[in-house]
Amino acid sequence: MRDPEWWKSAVVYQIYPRSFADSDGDGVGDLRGIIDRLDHLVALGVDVIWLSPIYRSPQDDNGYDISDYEDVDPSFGTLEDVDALIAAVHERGMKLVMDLVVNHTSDEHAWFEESRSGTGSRKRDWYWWRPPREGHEGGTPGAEPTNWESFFSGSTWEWDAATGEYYLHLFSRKQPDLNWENPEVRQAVYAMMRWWVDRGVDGFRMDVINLVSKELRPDGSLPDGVVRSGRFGDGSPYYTAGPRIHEFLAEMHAEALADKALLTVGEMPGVTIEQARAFTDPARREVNMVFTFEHMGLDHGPGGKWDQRPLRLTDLKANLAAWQEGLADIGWNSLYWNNHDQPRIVSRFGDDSPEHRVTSAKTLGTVLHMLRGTPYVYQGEELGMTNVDFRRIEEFRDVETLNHYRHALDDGASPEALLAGIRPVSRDNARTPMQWDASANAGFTTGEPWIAVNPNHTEINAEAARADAGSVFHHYRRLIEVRHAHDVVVHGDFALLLPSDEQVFAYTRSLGGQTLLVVANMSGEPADVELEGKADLLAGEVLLSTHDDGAPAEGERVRLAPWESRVLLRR
Ligand code: TEU
Repeated sequence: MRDPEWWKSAVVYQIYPRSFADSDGDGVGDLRGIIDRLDHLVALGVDVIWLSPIYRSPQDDNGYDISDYEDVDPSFGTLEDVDALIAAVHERGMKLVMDLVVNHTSDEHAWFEESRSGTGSRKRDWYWWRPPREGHEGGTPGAEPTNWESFFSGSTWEWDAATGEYYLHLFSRKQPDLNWENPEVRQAVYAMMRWWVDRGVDGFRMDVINLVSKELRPDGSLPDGVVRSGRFGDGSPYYTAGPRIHEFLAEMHAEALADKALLTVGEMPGVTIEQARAFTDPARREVNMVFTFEHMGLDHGPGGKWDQRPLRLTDLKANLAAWQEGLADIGWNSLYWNNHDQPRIVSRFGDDSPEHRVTSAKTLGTVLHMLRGTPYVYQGEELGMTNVDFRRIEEFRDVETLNHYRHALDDGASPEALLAGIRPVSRDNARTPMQWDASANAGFTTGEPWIAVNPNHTEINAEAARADAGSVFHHYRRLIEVRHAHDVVVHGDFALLLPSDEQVFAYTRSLGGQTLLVVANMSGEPADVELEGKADLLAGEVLLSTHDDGAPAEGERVRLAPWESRVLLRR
């Protein structure tokens, strides 16, 4: 029986199948393409692959809208291809984690088609159907059962004239929410999870799993949210970590996960440290870790994600330290800078200019991977891939981005201003094809890619990075080696240094008699660092650094070059 906590010393690599590798020239990545490129992951040294959804789907939200959980979308391949991938991953000593998207299905899923077939349908209560607001005519503005705003702009309710009721969708209208109050729904989900576990998968990344329990009034209605601006209210207090969320997650664990030593990570918008302690407490048997969004909101202005503001390093350090300390005695952290929903970190928190792209990408990797928790590497992060500079709205593909653009335009915003807000933060920045080499379409496809390749692939690509010992790729490979070689990186106690310094990020990890020091200059200017009482740590063994020619430390002081970082060990 494998160690039930194997994932504490593991590093996970996220693959976004549409954009990873296309084996049949249709311009969309697929499973055979992933199999062809597994040796890239072996060379990087990762332990686990998290596969974003490959299930049958109309692809309204690129697979996060599933129409059949037990089948593969033809654009990605077949069930046989999945079995071949699982075998190929296991043969290479890695594990495979699937994406579990069960807060909602596609509106083309058989369950929903039956549910919308009539108010008397046996599956009507598998989703959230409600009549129009009293005194309002269905389908007219204001008639929605609640005033909640969708994550993807507009109302969370879609009018169904055929049955005279609205259905709830927190995301796109083609993603109706499942009603987890109904035990039949939950049992159907658990059966599907067991089906995949029996097929050999090693765990689940659970999509917006803290949204499945909604807060109902005694009469079964759902409350309006507070209106801060515009037409809609904030419904999040009524569906985020709802009243039965722990009951549901414990039941899911008992029914589908218990005693199988699987990796489970819950994606949880709005989750707090206090809640995460409960969700990841091993004694409660719910999930191993959660994805928090707090650090991903530190550069959001009053206007939200589309209103990007400069990041303050002290805010970032304070937040990461709070999560390190908050889950030090119970639970476990996940660690990530990137995923398929976030812009590229080197362009966001680093510096993607030719002068600093490589060093800042390395240093961002260093400060994240030496923290306590399980690191996640998003495809292309190990190459230092950057945001893309799409000029026209027609170049974007993401439903969240396009909905925002359309709705804001309707509300009177100018296209130029909208595009200026969209470019640095759109999810499409993470979804341009993986850059394998400098050839046409970056070696991603021989066909027409579903989304444009970043033109900087001629310089930034896996072939060039693998051949260059000083590349971001080899730095990430060494970060993973250091984690695999040193228990202090996995289990060491965390302590933040220099909390109020806006230029330097420094902290220690301690285990037994060993102390690891991480010291990083997070700016494009040289930094003079003074670490009182830490001369012995500054003189420690260099496990990893970005600059072979770094200035020697002088007692408690050291000068770091722009974006320079060092990992030092005192045994
Ligand atoms: O994302 C949930 C989520 O919170 C994101 O929508 C996030 O708010 C937004 O992208 C930030 O810009 C998950 C999946 O990761 C995402 O890809 C899906 O679109 C979404 O759920 C619905 O399944």
